Amino acid sequence: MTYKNIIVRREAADKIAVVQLNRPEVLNALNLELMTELIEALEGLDKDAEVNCIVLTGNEKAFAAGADIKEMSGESAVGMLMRDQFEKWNKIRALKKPVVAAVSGFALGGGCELVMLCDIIIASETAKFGQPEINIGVIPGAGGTQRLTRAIGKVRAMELILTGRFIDAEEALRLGLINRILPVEFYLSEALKLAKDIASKPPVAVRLAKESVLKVYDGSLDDGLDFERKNFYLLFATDDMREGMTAFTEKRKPVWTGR
Ligand code: DAK
Repeated sequence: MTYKNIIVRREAADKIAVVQLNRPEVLNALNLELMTELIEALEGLDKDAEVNCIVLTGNEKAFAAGADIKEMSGESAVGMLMRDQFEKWNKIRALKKPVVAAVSGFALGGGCELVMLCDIIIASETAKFGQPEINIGVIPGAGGTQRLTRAIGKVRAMELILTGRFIDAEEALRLGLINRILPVEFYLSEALKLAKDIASKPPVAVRLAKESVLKVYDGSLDDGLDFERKNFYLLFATDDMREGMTAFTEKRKPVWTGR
């Protein structure tokens, strides 16, 4: 499948896929067509038994500088409501397989929100994050107020959302928004390495671990602990759990079957 605004590449031997946002002339601004392609590609990879982990990236200059302002600027409130463009983002949230973001350059507005929808975030030292919507008269609308606040805490999120200030990779790391920073030459290869590592783990356990971690965002702690414990018990029905524990006892490398 070829797309106009994204590039999808598989590394079959390692069971990973790379999705690259590809509108470099506008810093990967997220227009409707790109979002439609992105969600279609991600949902396809999520269902693909030959893919265990996905890497989402942009280019060195920009992960994405936000929703496409030119496309949005003529919209009315009713138009936005009826088009409900960002409702689709929930489909990214529903992905079962882990998504590693490899971020360089700008990750702003909807771009930052897209990054925060990913499960692990690797940044280059040039990465810049921010929710500058306030500067164009709106607010974050694709989860930024919720996810940024959960990631870095109320007062810090409040400052960034109310001022629109960009933060660099160092500050993002200090605030707990991202996992780590690498030189520009290495951020993508680090993300691929991490994705390959995750892809080599028992797939059912990976899926249920991701679901359990995400549950922290969806409900109360009690709900989250119940959910996690039940998923833990459920894993005792898998061959991979049996294999993993047996291999540990036998001091050998486990062989995963995904069952
Ligand atoms: N949209 C459209 N075009 C963009 C763009 C964007 N977000 N960002 C950059 N571009 C385009 C520029 O217009 C320029 O195009 P040409 O003039 O060459 O045709 C090209 O990309 C290069 O950009 P610059 O010339 O501006 O490059 P600089 O290096 O000087 O500046 C910059 C880079 C990232 C600081 C600057 O481009 C900038 O401030 N960009 C806008 C950042 C921003 O405000 N992002 C937030 C957008 S609002 C919703 C949910 C979510 C959202 C909305 C609704 N609902 C649920 C309803 C999300 C909203 C947003 O993300």
